[in-house]
Amino acid sequence: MLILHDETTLLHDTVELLGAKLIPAQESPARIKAIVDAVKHSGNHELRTISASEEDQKTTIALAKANHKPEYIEHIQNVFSQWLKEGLVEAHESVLPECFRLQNVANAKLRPPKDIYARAGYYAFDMSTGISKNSWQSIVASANLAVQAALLMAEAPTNSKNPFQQNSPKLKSVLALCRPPGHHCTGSQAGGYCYLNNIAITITTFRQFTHSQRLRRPSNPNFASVSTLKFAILDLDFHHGNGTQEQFYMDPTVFYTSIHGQDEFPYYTGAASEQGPSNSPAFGTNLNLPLKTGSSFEEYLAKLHIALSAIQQFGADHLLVSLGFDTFHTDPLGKFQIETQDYKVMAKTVRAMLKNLPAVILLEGGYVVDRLGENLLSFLAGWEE
Ligand code: Q9C
Ligand code: ZN
Repeated sequence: MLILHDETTLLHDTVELLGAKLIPAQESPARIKAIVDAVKHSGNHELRTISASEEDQKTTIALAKANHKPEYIEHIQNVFSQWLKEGLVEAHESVLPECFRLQNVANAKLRPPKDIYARAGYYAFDMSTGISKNSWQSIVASANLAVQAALLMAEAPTNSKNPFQQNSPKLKSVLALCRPPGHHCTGSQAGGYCYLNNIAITITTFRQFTHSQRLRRPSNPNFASVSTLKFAILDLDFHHGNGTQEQFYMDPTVFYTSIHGQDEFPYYTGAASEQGPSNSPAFGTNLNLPLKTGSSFEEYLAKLHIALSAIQQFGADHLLVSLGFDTFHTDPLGKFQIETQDYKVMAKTVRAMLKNLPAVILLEGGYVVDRLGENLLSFLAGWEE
């Protein structure tokens, strides 16, 4: 497997409120270090360490604006330095919200508050999403990994400035070691360790790329097919990807399916009844498969078969996988009974049922740091590429 990594993703280092305690965030730089070490030691995979150029960063931010409000992006980018300048935070500390956005207030205009503390709560929905001095750099590097993964898969033209794209044969799958993850944040609120939706940015990249290809090369033989690209998102993180669901809920060209802990974080979404807007072409393009606390891998596999059959029926051009290892039996934030060898079966099952579907796999959660490496290697062994 081709694995994309960027060391800048290691800079983001923050705190979270868990229960009554303010603790170092469980979504830590050590997670990626552990995975990179394991991949290097295995010798079985091509680890490609990249670094986003200034132009890449600009492109990534422009692409992110298709999925997030510009004022939200600007907030995430600038809030730490604003708090630092005002003496509200020290260089080693993090911005954390203390008062959240009110919902459904009769006759009240929903607008960013003037108060600098309150603004942090306007653009977040929980306290697991702190912003440290270098968070923004990691957030952009993480999203850029998703962008680069899409560009690689979209088979860029040989005159591309991107050296990885030159004369490369069409890839079948790529894994991006995104950090921070992306599937929980909404268009204007960070949450669940997520700031930019990396999956949504991947899809925007595919669409933009094929669109600009079409403009540049109207004789492109794929003209007809590229103009109607369909995407399937398989969310394997323990938690429901509320942000991803929301981004594509109205979109009939994107199928979202998720297997996740029932009644778990993010608590308000993930029910099987969320199937897409009724009486619209997008109805039926959202499939939630919640599983009870303590579910076994057999129960998980049954849901996975349902998810994969639905993807087969939908008939996507590209598969996007939100890959989380918080389904592991000892994960502090997960409650399934899944073990290391099960990830191999999980990946094998996906591949067996979606044979030739090109895939972009993005890392989401997984918090048992010293088992992350072997769990990922097990998954990749099952994926066989
Ligand atoms: N009482 C991801 O796995 N805190 N995010 C949960 C439980 C947030 C998980 C609190 C968990 C976020 C990407
Ligand atoms: Zn998760």
